Amino acid sequence: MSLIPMLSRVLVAAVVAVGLVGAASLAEDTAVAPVPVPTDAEAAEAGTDREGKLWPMMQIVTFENGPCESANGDHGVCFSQKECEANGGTASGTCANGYGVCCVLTVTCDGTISINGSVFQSPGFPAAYNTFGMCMVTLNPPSGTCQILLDFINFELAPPLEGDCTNDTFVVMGANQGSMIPTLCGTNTGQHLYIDVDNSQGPFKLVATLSSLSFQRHWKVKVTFLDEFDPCLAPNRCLQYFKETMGTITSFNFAPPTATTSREMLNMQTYSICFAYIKGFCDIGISFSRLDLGNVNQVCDTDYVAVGAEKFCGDTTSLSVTANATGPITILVVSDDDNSNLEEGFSLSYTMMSC
Ligand SMILES: [Ca+2]
Ligand SMILES: [Ca+2]
Repeated sequence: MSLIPMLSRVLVAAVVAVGLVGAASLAEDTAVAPVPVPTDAEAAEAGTDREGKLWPMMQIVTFENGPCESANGDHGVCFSQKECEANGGTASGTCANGYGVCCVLTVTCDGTISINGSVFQSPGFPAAYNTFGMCMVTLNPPSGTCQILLDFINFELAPPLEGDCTNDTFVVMGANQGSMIPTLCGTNTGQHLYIDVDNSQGPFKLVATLSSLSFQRHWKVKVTFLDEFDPCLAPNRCLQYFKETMGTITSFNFAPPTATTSREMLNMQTYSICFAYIKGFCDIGISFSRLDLGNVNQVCDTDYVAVGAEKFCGDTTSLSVTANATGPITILVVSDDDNSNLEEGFSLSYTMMSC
C-alpha cells in the first residue's frame, strides 16, 4: 500500500477545514502536529490497511491565518500557538481542525496593528473610558494592501452637538487622496468603513480624540487588510458595501436615543453606499422606515440621500424607492455643516430583486 494517498488525504482534510473557517489572509502558517489516525470508515474508503506499519509520526500541516471565533465569541485570527504568543496575542479556542489556536490580537492607545484581524479597542473595554485626549493606533498594512476594512464591533463615543462632533471624534488617516472619510462620533456599533489605500503612502492611523465630557464611551474596531485578490474587496470609492441580498442600512449615529444621547445626523458627510452584484438579481427595492434629512419641501439641496440620480430629503417614516439595474447601484449620502433642526438621518431596508 502506497503511503502517498494517505498523506494527501490528511492534507485534504486540513484544506477542507481551512475552507470552513474562511480565509482573509494570504499569509500561511505552519504547525507541526500529530497525524490523526483515520477512522475505520476513512480507512476503508481509502483502501488502507490498518495493520500497515508505515504510519508517519509527524506531519507538517499548513493552514491559512483566516478569521476565527474565540472561545468567548471574540474575533480572532487562526495561528499556531507559537505564532500567537510571538505576536502578543491571547489564544482562546482552536481552529483549522484543531491544528491552530484562535488568537485574539487586541491593541489599544499608542499601539501598532500589522496583523490582519487585529482589534483596536478602548483601554479596559468594555468599561467606560474617560481619559481626556488622544487614543491612537498606527496601522502597518502588509505590502499589497489596497483597502482597509474597519468593522465597528462596538462604537460608543460622546454624541454630536447639532450634528457636529464637538465632543469626541474618530478619524481615519491615510486614505487615498480624494477619498472623504467622514469624521464620526456618537453611536456606530455595527457600522463599517472601507478605506481605499492603494494610492497612499500613509501614515495610516485610527485616531480617537476624547473630550473631557464624562461618558460611557468605549469602542472595539476590527481591522482587516485587503489585497487586490481578496474576495471581500469593495468596489473603489465605496465607503460602505453590502453583499447580502437583503439587509438594513442606517446613517451614522442612527442608534435608538438614550437618556444622554439622541439620534442625530452627523454634519459634513459625503459618501457612497454600494451593493454587490449577485447573479440572478437586478433591481434593488429600497424602503426607508425613516428619512429625516434636509428640506421638507422636497428641494434637496445640501442635505439628501440620492438613489442613483434621484435625490430624496424631507421628514417621513415611509418611502419606497426602486433602484434599477441599468447601471451601478449606489446610494449617495450628503449632509451640510448644520443640523440645528436635530434631523435624525435615515434607516432603510433593501431587497435585491430577481431579474
Ligand atoms: Ca444639515
Ligand atoms: Ca425633522
